[in-house]
Amino acid sequence: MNSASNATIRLTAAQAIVRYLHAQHSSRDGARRRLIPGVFGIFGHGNVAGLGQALEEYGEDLTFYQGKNEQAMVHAATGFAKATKRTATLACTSSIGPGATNMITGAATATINRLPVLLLPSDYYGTRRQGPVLQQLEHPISADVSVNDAFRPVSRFFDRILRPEQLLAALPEAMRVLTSPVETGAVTISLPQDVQMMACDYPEAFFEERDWEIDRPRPSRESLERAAEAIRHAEKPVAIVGGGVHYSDAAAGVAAFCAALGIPVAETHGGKGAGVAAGELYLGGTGVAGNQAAAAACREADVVIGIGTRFADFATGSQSAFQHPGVRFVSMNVSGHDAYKQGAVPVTGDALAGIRELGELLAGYRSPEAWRRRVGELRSQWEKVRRAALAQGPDGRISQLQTLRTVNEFAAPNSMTFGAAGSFPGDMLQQWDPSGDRHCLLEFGYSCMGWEVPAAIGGKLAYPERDVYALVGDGTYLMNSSGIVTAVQEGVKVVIVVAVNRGFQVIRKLQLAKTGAPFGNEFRAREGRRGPLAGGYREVDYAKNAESLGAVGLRADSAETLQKALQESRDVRARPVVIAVDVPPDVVAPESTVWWDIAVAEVSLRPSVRRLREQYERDRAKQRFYY
Ligand SMILES: Cc1ncc(C[n+]2csc(CCOP(=O)(O)OP(=O)(O)O)c2C)c(N)n1
Ligand SMILES: [Mg+2]
Repeated sequence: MNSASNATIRLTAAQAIVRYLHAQHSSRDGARRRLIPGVFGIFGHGNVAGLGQALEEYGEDLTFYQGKNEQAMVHAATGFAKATKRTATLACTSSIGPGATNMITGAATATINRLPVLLLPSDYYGTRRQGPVLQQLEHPISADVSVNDAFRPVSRFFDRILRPEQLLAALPEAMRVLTSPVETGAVTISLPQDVQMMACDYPEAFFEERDWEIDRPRPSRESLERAAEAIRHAEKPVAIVGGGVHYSDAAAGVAAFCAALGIPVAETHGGKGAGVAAGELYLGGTGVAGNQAAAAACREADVVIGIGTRFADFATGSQSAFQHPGVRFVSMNVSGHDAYKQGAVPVTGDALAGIRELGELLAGYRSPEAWRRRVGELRSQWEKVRRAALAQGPDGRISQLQTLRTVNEFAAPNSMTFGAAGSFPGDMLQQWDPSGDRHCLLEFGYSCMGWEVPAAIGGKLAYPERDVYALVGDGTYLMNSSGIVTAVQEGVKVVIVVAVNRGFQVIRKLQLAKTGAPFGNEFRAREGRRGPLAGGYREVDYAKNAESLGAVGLRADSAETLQKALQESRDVRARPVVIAVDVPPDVVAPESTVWWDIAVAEVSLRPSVRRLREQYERDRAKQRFYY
């Protein structure tokens, strides 16, 4: 706001929000773009005459997308944000009550993955003259609490606007948080339904174009020197790349660092999206769902260099993955919260800004040849296991791994493939080859079933010229596929590949490992009137379902039919495609060999459970803690 003019304009709060969003831009490394170019919404009495009216009158350059499920709207926005590396996102408007609370899972997904999204849920009447309004909570001891207070723990910034002029402070703060690499996540501006229509005289200058610089905070020289000192004598260093490398656009810098110093590089689910191409020292996906070469390298490493990772349990094997007796950590992260984890030598700062300088400080260092040779051996051992697993597929049927491989090989340069929950994200971490700019964008902070389809739609809205895929389980498809109708409305082509394995199979597998008995995870009919869900499979025709929503529905059950379906999808224009692939539930990816801490019942009448508990207690001894 640099205008000296005192001119004002009279607008409602909702109209002010719409006008304000038109004028906000992000800027990073000199590249400028609209920060929030569109709004997803579902109207109800809480917002139809407020934000709905404002969008109709003032929203000429703020595209309105009609959601079908409020949770999915937020997922579309975070898919958009992930694709644009947090340089842009979308806003989401909902009515009061259930519309608002439907967005809470989306907010949690955003905040936990540190993805920006602007949420505009409607709220109770600010004036309260009318008594409890439809869908109001009426908290017995706290009259000002509403269901929207449930956004607070899953938002990085929350405000409830009780007077229209409060927007003058709330909106700039919202933009600051959205564009802060450290603080970003869900930003919630709760809008009481009457306040949306209240007018005030806003300064004209408030609506002038504004750029929000996405900075690259530089780590201090001292912290880099301490990190260099910790790495300089490493005999078995390993780098672990997390989502921060994707957001910082630092893949090339990290690859150059690792190549120059001879440091093998593994990636987390978030890090997979960065697409670090590190040649012979590339270990690929690591941790509980990763590959065996990365697991062994981490187990043996004496210095672990985290770059943009949160060190969540899947990456650390619930603190069992690093077994070198003297292992030390270095953690470069824009957020101090992450940089200090694992008792690491912390380097608080942006990955791209820091990695070059760290490389310079380490000039002349190269990891011992014996370690690089060892990593080469591990890689070729793993390659044999991987190939054998890919060859599996009973009776000529295609397995889920082969499905993934076929899509991976088919995906064009610059394509984006989304995954989040079920067995696919683990398979993608372990098996997806991101080389050739085949971007694999995984949401595994919240691993929220139902993220994939709307997130892919969001990604496609951000980059209409790119090919976009979503790899989903049949469970996820059943949970949240209504966004397909929005994709049809928008003429958005995303290719949704559904692995039809007739159940929540990744959980069934975990269940068998931790309880010894299958229960309630497959899509089976009830046996008798009171028996378990252990009867025949309930078959669902996913292709037909997709067609009924307006998509192109295709089916495959072999490598050839899947290739044919993918070819066919290539010729489809401006329409979503769903390919239902029939896969056996029991042909799964090779074990990573990394343990995950899922406790077993301490007491049970079943001897099998008691044995599993004993095993669990033995395994738990592998956990180590670092301060
Ligand atoms: C919203 C949500 N509910 C529950 C879970 C727990 N969960 C993780 S994976 C999974 C099963 C997913 O089934 P499907 O999509 O068919 O994939 P599959 O396991 O068969 O590969 C469940 C229930 C979750 N991650 N997200
Ligand atoms: Mg399934």
